[in-house]
Amino acid sequence: MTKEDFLRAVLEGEKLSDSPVDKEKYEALFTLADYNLDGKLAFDEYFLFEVLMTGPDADYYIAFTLVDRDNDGRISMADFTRLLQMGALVSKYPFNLESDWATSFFGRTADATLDFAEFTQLLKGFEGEKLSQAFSHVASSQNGKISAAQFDHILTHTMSHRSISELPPLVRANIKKVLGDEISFAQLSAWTNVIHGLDRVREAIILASDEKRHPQVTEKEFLRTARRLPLADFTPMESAIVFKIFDADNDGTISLADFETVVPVKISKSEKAAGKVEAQANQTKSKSAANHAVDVRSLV
Ligand SMILES: [Ca+2]
Ligand SMILES: [Ca+2]
Repeated sequence: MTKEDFLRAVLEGEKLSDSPVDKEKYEALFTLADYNLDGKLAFDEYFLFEVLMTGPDADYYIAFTLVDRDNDGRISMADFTRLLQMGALVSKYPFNLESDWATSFFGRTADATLDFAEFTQLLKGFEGEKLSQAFSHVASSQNGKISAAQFDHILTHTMSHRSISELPPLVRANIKKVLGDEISFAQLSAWTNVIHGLDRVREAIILASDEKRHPQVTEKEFLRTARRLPLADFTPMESAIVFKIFDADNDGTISLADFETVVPVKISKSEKAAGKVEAQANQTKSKSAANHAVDVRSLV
């Protein structure tokens, strides 16, 4: 199978857009599949590729291959710099490669390189670092705060497509209502922690309401329960943001129904017909696992 055959197979009839970015992405996919680098894909290579693609870390492998352009199996500062030049971020918010975060990966002299496992850790924190740098960039010229519109703009240009598409529309629409129009870094980080921990928010509401034997829980009850969840780390500020997001009638209590009004549980029609509440819960769980995966589209 040649590269062209491969592209045709991967695209399954979809048109390969003329943008160089798309071609680059699929060529990287081919390089990933072409283990012996002879420019052709043998069946065993394709089989391995399929196994790789269906594995839980497929996105990370693709990302690694895309970024490791010199193909030496390690990510250097030069490779990483190139990744930044591929993203839309570069034109909107400058990314400081000498930040403590970048330095902690590549060293003070920027000559350290990362293997695959280390690179996945870098990607995991990348979105947060982009967000934090963009905040500082905007806030530094205006008294350490940003407006709700600026916050939304930063989110759009630093979060991956996947994160953006999974952000419940009501959460995004209510940023100004929830955080006001002078957003501090503390609020930004509390808000993003809440968004990343929506499953834990749901869990805490269910648990608190079970213990209370009442569907409506107060902020104190929520925070007390949320802090008892293993490895959950809700702060009072985060708890307050949870209530600003979900307590639509402003009576000081929230319920699972309030939560699901903002974060609808996605279930298929057949499941709905069968009333599979269990399936619903599992789906939410697996979705949360998917949240941690890297969106390759955000890298190219
Ligand atoms: Ca490299
Ligand atoms: Ca309420």
